[in-house]
Amino acid sequence: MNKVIITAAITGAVHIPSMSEYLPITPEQIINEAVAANKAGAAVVHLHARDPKTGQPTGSPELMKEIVDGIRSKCDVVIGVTTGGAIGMTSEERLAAIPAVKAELASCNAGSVNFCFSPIADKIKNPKFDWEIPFVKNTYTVPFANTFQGIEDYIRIMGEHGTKPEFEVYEVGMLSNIAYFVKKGLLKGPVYIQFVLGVMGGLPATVDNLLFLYNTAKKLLGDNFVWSCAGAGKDEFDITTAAIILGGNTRVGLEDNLYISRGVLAKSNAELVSKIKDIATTLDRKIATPDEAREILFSK
Ligand code: KMH
Ligand code: ZN
Repeated sequence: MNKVIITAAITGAVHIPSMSEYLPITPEQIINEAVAANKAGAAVVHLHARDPKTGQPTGSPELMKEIVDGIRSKCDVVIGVTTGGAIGMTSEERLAAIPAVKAELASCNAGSVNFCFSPIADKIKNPKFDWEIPFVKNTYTVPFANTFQGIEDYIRIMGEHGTKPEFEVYEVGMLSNIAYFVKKGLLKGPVYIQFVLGVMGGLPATVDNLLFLYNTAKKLLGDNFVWSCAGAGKDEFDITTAAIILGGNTRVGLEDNLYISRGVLAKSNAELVSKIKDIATTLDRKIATPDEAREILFSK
């Protein structure tokens, strides 16, 4: 079996600062979290930027460049940047960092979906910042739009800057979308897919659903794909452990889940990475270094 690529999704654009004091916000915090996650076993980091003063997700290419340059100066982790951005951002905002940082990987959301996290609003009694509650409530009415034209544009723009798409798949039909772009000749080498399960609006995080996605990807793409799995919220460790057992790669991090165990906040991304690394090691899977991840993701 291949070595396991652990991706650490450092801060994302779902959780709000009021949910956890450990959510990294400033470029310095994001850089330190990414470097520590790499030390703990992550071969890849998936990055979003946030306004350093308020923690609000932003597509600022300047902030993303500061983050990426800071990480690159300290370690050789594979860098993946978001193009999902945050719900409600324009395509311009979502794509602005691609030419600015020329990362090895960038997320490419493989279809439209309701990506809702408005129930967070009910749990926060005293929000730290004014933007937080309207931001999460907005996801009840605004879909996460990723049209065919949009996906094609994202693939093309990434290609122009030497960035490989990491397809985020929340629903099975999105695999047909990817297969369409493979057939059209727009994708080179193995297609890299991140199954993201447990989002409200997407497939629930069950082993049945993971197998369904994996088997469908095999039918549509043959052996021409590498896959990883992430789980939103409390299901993170159950579904990522299942992915490891099935021979896949895995993503954890404060973007997806704030808890190290039921009711206990994770103090860092590195803590989450160490936990999944221990699980993988117990299951006799070896952990990929950044260079081994590059070999798996880019060399076929
Ligand atoms: N922020 C979410 C709407 C990505 O990075 O591409 C989607 C997301 C996926 O975070
Ligand atoms: Zn993301």
